[in-house]
Amino acid sequence: MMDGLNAHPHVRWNPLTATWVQVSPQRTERPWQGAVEAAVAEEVPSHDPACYLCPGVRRANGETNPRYDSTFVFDNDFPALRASTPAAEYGDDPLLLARTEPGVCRVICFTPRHDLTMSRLDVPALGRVVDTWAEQTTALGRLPHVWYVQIFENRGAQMGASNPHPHCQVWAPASVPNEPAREQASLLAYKAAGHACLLCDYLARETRTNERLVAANDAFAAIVPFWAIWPFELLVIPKRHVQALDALRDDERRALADILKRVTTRYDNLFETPFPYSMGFHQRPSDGGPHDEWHLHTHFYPPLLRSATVRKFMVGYELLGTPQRDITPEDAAARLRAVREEHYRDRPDLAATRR
Ligand code: H2U
Ligand code: ZN
Repeated sequence: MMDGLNAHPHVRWNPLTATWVQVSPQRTERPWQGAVEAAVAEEVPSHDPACYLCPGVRRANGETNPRYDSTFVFDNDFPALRASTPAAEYGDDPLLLARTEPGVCRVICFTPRHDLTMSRLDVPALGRVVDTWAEQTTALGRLPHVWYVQIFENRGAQMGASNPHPHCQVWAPASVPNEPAREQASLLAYKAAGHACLLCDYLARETRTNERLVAANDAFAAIVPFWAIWPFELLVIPKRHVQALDALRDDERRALADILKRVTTRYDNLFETPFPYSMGFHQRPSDGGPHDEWHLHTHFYPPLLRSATVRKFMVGYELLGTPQRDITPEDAAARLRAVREEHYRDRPDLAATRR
């Protein structure tokens, strides 16, 4: 049905966010004279006394981190949301609407090791990170003013991470943020049209063709979505119709750790560099409803385009018109499938065969 699609500039539909993406495969050959990223320093110590996330170090607010040996969660010292914010609505003019937004912001350190990344943590350690994400989903979701638990990781300076220490953030606001709210509307509309689940059905389509599948295990599949915007974007979908991180069974949590390690290793191996990205989970709101329309998933949005030094920017037509990509999702999936799942830093002897 899709034969010949990539021979022409075309648009693809994103059924999750109900938006289009422009795909222009013929542009991949254009010369690049734009910005070039600085190389990333790879030699990082396993403990850095100047790092505010390392065990035993004093943070900016004067508190000292415990000598933790697994994950470590603390309230963000510079939170974007505060639990103490009083509820208030402003303005009866529909063109000038505002309201206060109470909430909680936390930081989760994945490990005491300053030098590791998701790709280089072992699966049991990453499993403890998954457990912590699930615990935070439950604990924050229970707070009366919290309606959504948004977990995300900014990895690498290019994506705005403030520190190489492996960590993520949790923002738990009093309303559902834009992106999951859009997805929720699409998931609900799909169900209302008489289907079971948009992502269950999408996963079934992708498993039939395998064109965009990058990795899979018993419980999860990682796919470059048909409608991807970012060059090597990934969508990690649980095979079971499950609504949230805290609803995952133990075996599924281990499987999530396994697939996250495998896809982030593929990322790092692609250009043999620590691969920057923003990643995060979309799950049901924490308003107490069953939300059977929801299907938990993980988005990876990495900016690197054709090498460690050339990245994609969202500018011009993308900001003012429609997001656009040059390399096709099918190409990106093939390139991610072609690299190893053994981290390049663990196998210097393979250097010659990796390219
Ligand atoms: P990012 O790398 O994604 O920016 O996350 C780091 C967070 O850590 C950031 O939100 C917080 C910042 O506010 N932080 C503290 O809570 N305490 C500190 O001592 C420094 C940074
Ligand atoms: Zn550190």
